[in-house]
Amino acid sequence: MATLQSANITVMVKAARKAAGKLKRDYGEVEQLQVSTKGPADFVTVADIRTEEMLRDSLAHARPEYGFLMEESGTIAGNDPNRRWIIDPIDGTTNFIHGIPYFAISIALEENNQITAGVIYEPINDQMFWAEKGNGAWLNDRRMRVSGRSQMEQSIFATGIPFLNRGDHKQFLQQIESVMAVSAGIRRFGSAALDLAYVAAGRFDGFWETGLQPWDIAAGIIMVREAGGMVSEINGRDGMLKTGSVLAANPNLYKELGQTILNTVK
Ligand code: 2AM
Ligand code: CA
Repeated sequence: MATLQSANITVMVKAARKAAGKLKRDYGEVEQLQVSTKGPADFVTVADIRTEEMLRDSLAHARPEYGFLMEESGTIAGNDPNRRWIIDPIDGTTNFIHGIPYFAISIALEENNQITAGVIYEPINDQMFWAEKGNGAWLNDRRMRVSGRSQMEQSIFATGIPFLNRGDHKQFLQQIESVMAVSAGIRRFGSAALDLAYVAAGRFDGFWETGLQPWDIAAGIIMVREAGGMVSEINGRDGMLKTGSVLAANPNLYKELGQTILNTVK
């Protein structure tokens, strides 16, 4: 069953596809750069900034009044104070640098402080995840639904490891120990945006991470909700974009996953 995309989703999908063309070529070059002594880091920074500029150009052209919140260039106020795009040009940058194809462009639309639409595009596999308030969550032209699993021991959970000793590694190790003990497995792939899209698609049964930025998760949050899943901070509150704490799962497992993680917090 296909649905008609709204005008805003069409704008977001088009912007993501256009920026992804160049990004895919950049990714091909990164794979070559792995062998150079300087490494690909500077090159990737340029690719990141250029992708963001392309997204910004497309979106500003289509919706000149809207503002922006972007990973690389920060906040730009729009003439319309109630609408802005929240953009991550490459979520999973470390994967991109290492030639691992698990990264995505993430675009969310925030209206009156609520996320109303999200697009997460995985360029290498050409997977366009999108969702809109009241209009469901979709992978390309197929409706997405969170998984129906209800047994922890049959379920797979994604997470993210606090990077570079920022964040509490000890607490995180306790969390994965607890989840490991009762689940079919844990995955750590390195893109919060894609992890959330995969929860929406029913591939992962849940996901949790802390220390995230609004652009990592804004699009993914609406995607999971529109796919029938539940999302909050790990403590159950609703301030994910402010605190960077996220717990997402299908409704059968949300509470148990949250309790399993929380019970480990001393
Ligand atoms: P990024 O690839 O856009 O940086 C994975 O755990 C998540 O954390 C990703 O969404 C990743 O987004 C983010 N991340 C990884 N390293 C980071 C850093 N040094 N600062 C902020 N966010 C980071
Ligand atoms: Ca990111």
